[in-house]
Amino acid sequence: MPRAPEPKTLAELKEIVGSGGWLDTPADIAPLLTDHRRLYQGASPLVLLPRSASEVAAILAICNAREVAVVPQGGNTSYCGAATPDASGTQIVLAMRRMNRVRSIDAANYSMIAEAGVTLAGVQAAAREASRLFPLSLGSEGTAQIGGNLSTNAGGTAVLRFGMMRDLVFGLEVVLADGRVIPGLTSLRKDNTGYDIKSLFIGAEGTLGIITAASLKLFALPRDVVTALIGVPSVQRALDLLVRLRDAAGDQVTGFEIMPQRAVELCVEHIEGVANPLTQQAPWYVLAELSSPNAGQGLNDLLTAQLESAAGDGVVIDALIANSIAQAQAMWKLREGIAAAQTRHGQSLKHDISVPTTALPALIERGTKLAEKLVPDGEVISYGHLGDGNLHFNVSQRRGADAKAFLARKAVLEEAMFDLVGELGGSFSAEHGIGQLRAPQLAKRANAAELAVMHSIKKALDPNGILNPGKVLL
Ligand code: 2HG
Ligand code: ZN
Repeated sequence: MPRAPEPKTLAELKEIVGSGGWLDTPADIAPLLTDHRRLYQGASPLVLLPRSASEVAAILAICNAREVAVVPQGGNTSYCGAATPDASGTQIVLAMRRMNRVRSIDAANYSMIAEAGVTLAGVQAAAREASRLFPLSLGSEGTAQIGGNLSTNAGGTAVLRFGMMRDLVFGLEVVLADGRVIPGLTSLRKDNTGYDIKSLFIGAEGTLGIITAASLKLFALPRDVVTALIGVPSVQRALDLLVRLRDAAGDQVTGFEIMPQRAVELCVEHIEGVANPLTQQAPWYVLAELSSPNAGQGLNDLLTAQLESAAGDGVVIDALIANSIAQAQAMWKLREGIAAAQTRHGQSLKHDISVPTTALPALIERGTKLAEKLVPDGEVISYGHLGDGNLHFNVSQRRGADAKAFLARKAVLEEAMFDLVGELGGSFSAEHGIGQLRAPQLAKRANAAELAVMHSIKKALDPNGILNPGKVLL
């Protein structure tokens, strides 16, 4: 059980990082003590800003010996309170933002070594400068850091083609709870030397070790890209369209997002400069992207032909293919602005869930019925990464509804939704992680044998329980 740090410990920790390497005034540390969604308010006596793996190692060696809890934090964009300390005021925050160097890029090997505190946008830009693509892409990429993306196994809009963060890693540099360092920054596509240790730390949300740097996989830059906004009559038709496009273009289908009419309306209402460019209204909209590193792939013609034949078969109501990069960006803004639009609109109850794509129509239909029954003051805004079977099944507070009464329905809706997801063979946590928000659900719903293995791993790697306590495992 971690304890409150003594003044002597705080002084020693400050000494490790030196001047400019720590914060402790209430004003300075306030932004790090609450989460992006403002669900949690934490407290902390000290924020440390290490600059190297050896500083992190020295910090953890002391904290482990004195049984002081450490909460790692990247860009602080977690949807599950994964990076927020608890309210006890005893946990040290380890903010990774000064570990922000891209250490090296090997373009010929399609690899890059980046420190944990580089933003995702920074990693993407460094890859682009070397004529390479780092494909992970998500709304908060300007703020979110690669260490946090790794620790939460982030997803986003390119998973359909390139996989989640876990699939984009060759190796990791990790500091263990007792201060030992695993210097695993290999850039090998083939490496079968024993257990795959690095995988343990991906998605572990800093509960097993602190990721300080990563060797990342790069890809060829896309040279032919086509983006379209497509109105469809139903979720089933959107899935039919996805199958048609994949049959015709294979792996060149690199994005396939879905949003209901109401999400589009909210985004147009709340986000400046966003408009719906389609002339005909549709109950659902798909944002599809096809891309290829081969410039002469003719993707525009391919997509045009597919959309025409799909329209002829009643699969598509209306569609617009972007005729400029600016128009494609505007389409992405319409999709990526939904989360912010929902926040501006009022409170929302969020469910980041996944099912096999074929079960999506049933999930939406049955989930909507549940929400209408259990949260009469809410309206369902379910959107997300259709190609991955990942829905953000969110329920927004209706205008004028009482926020407190609306939020009081959270637990009952969650239970019903997660039961439904289980019945459909899905997951109650698709891409946002567990953090503190979903830790009780993991304890309740994980398979008993799997949960026991998770606890054994935690005990082996962090026997004193100092690493991000209260997150993932209870
Ligand atoms: C997205 O896909 C993000 O836009 C946020 O994952 C989802 O706000 C949400 O629920
Ligand atoms: Zn998402």
